Formats: sequence, structure tokens, C-alpha cells
Amino acid sequence: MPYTRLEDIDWTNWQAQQLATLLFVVREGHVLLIHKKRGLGAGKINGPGGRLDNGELPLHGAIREVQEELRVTPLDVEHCGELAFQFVDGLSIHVEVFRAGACEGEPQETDEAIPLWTPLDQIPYERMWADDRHWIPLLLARQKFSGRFLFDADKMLGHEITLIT
Ligand code: 6OG
Repeated sequence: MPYTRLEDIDWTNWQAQQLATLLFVVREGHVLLIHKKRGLGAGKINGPGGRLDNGELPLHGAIREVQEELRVTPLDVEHCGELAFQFVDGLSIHVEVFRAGACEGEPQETDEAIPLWTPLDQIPYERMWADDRHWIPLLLARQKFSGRFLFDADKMLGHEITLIT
């Protein structure tokens, strides 16, 4: 550290300081996104998600975060991929990514998020983290993925995505 290139990172021994999740409900040609009101990435559009509690399984954390942020329960949840984020200031986050085929209830605005049912051909990548355009299309195509990214604050310095068969 500090890193300037993705290749400078020793990914074999890389361990994230923070474990988090993202979950995308995809239903009837729409995906459930949020305008995030607080936390890392506040002001951006993202999927609902957040950090895991101590010892919590990623699937449980992903469902809990959707319940807390939007007051709905995702159903038919499947694992889609994983993302490793290294920031040049030292922060590192590992994110397990899920999709759901439905949800129970109507999404509501909370202190954390405003729900946005977004048509699949109108995903606002310009208002999202820079990595999203590289893997959300894979999630929508049901192609499993593993991604590694280097960020300097909002700026993506490098990325590498592997398709999982
Ligand atoms: P809380 O602060 O809400 O957890 N997250 C990212 N998501 C995307 N798409 N790209 C990134 O690029 C991200 N970095 C973090 C993971 C943080 C939430 O933000 C996500 C969590 O859902 C750097 O507890």
C-alpha cells in the first residue's frame, strides 16, 4: 500500500476488512434498485445491501438488509457472484452478490433508502459505482462472476472480472 494498479495487489493473500452483500430483485422486466441515503456510497444508486453482522451468513445478511432498507422480503434468492474492492486509502470490502425472483410486500422508503423499480434497459449506470456496468449485465444474464477492483475514492483505477462456470 498504497496501490496504484490492480496488478500490485497480492490477491492470493488478500483479506477484506469488511464483508458485505448486495441483492437485486429482478421481476417482470424490472430490477429493484435504491437511492442510498447513508453509509458508503450515499447519494448513489445501488442494489440494497450492507455489511454483515459478526458471524452472519451472507445469504441471511443480504435478506436482512433488504428487509431493513425497503421493508420487503426477497424470495427465491440465488447467489450470483462475488466482488473484491480494494481502495487506495486501505479500505477493503468483499461483497457477495445475490438475485431474487420476487419479493413479498411493496418496497417502502426508509431512513436508509428510496426504492426504484427500474426497467432493465434503463439502469442508470452513470449514477452508480463505476464497477456496476461491468457485472450487472452478467447478473441479469445469469452468468456467475468474480470481480476484483481497485478504487481511489469514487474513481475506478482497475478491474478484472472472471466468469464462473
Ligand atoms: P453499508 O455502508 O451500507 O455497506 N458497496 C459497493 N457496491 C458497488 N456496487 N460498488 C462498490 O464499489 C461498492 N462498495 C461498497 C456494499 C456498503 C454497501 O455498499 C456496497 C454494501 O452493500 C466500490 O453498510
